[in-house]
Amino acid sequence: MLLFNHPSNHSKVINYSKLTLACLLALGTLAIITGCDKTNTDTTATNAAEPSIDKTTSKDNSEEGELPIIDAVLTYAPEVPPPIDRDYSAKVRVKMETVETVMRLADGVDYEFWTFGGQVPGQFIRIREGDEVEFHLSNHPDSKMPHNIDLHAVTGPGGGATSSFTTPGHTSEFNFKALNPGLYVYHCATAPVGMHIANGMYGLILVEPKEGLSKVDREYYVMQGDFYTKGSYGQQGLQPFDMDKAISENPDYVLFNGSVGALTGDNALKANVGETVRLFVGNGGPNLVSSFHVIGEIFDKVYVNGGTTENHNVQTTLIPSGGAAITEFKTDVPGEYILVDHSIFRAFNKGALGILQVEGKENKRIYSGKTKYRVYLPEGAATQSIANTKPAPQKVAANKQQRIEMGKSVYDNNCAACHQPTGLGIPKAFPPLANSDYLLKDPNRAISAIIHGLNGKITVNGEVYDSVMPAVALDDERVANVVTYVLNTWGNNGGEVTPTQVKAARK
Ligand code: HEC
Ligand SMILES: [Cu+2]
Repeated sequence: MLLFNHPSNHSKVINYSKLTLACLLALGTLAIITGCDKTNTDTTATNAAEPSIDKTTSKDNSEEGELPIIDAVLTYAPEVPPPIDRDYSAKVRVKMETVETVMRLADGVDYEFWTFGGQVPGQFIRIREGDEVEFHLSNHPDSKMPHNIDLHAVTGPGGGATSSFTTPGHTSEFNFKALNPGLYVYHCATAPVGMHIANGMYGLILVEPKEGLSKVDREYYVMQGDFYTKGSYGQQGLQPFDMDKAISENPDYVLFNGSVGALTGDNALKANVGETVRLFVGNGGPNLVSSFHVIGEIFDKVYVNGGTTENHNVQTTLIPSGGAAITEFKTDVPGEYILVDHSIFRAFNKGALGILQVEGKENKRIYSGKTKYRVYLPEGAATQSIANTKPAPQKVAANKQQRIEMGKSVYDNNCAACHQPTGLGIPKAFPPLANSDYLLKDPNRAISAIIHGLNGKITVNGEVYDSVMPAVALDDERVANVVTYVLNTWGNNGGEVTPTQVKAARK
């Protein structure tokens, strides 16, 4: 695109009159908005002569009769406004504010986000097919940039971008009619467009079909975006935007709802067994296409690309940059279901990870959990024909030294893939077990991590991890052995864990 040389101009022109600035920036966006003249007219009209917009409005209405006026309910992710229970069209007033604000990107990492409504993603808008929307876009007086909005639900040039172009401390108004039902992305389209989107300026607008959507128990709003920072993932402090990484499409963060952990730990989505869940999932980009997947669930229904086509029984659905999908499923068994971009390094190394916590009764016929665990000997038949004996009873460690030795193979087979054979882990992904202050403070934590799994924020040697360790299915003896091995390896300070201790921890 031809727009990327503009950010350097911004700081220089910022002191000129608002109108000159508007015009200069509009020129930069010629590819998106139609021209400078029109922008000027719009801006002036909004500032000085608001009634002229009312006139247009009443003219529209005289064609189709007066519509009742309703103020839109806007919600922040992951909440979704309530379903529409009207069976008639309305004039829906939407008031949004663009705000530039420093917020948490990850623990210890701040970022200056540009937002609709002060958060990323922007507020969810829910209207009905056939509604007329009166859109008010205000740009907070403290903003440094002008902003606008391009709603993909709009039929009309720029999706509203030209008409909504707004300098700091101003409000624009424009109207549109929602002709097509579907789930649509909205975003800022002010030059440099990529930078406004990369900084968080996107959200979703749902145009419910006239007949409405089917009733479900839970609805959630999830939106993916990619972020580009000067420092690499997790580097502390206030991180500036990195244009080079953005152009080469090499993000440091790929996130659901604007920050690492926005949907994990206390922020996890919730549902009960037997409920139907609908996820409105958008992708703001600016660059990446999402392979959206929920680990352990199958989407019973997907409205492909947020449109009318229903697909059924889907594992992973593509969500293009600037696109959306509606996914629906019924929860059948309790547990943690992990939302990921299945371009999987993004999930485990760049933050694109969320959790849906489902509570309720087990159903062992749908999902049993591990029912058996036994030694597998591919050459077993041959062995038997020679020895012709029953498999030897499982060896039990007779003393601490044996426990350590036996624990090593348990470790190599069950832990090393993540925590590494060296016990040093992988920075930002898997915490170290060597000299881990977290573990050494209380070895029971290791027992618990193995038998119950571990997720949420923990700090290990000053580094924060906010990831997921799945429970490892091992019997009491093996858990005792592996923890004892860990405690006595890599310079750790010793100790022994017994199967009795493990058994007690299972309760
Ligand atoms: C699939 C990858 C994976 C496997 C396999 C795994 N872990 Fe973990 N483990 C993690 C992650 C990720 C965390 C951090 C969880 C969090 O952020 O809350 C963790 C945390 C821990 C912790 C607490 C943090 C620390 O560094 O002290 C211990 C102890 C631990 N694991 C031990 C084990 C042992 C022992 C095994 C093998 C029986 C094992 N893990 C297998 C991924 C794994
Ligand atoms: Cu903007």
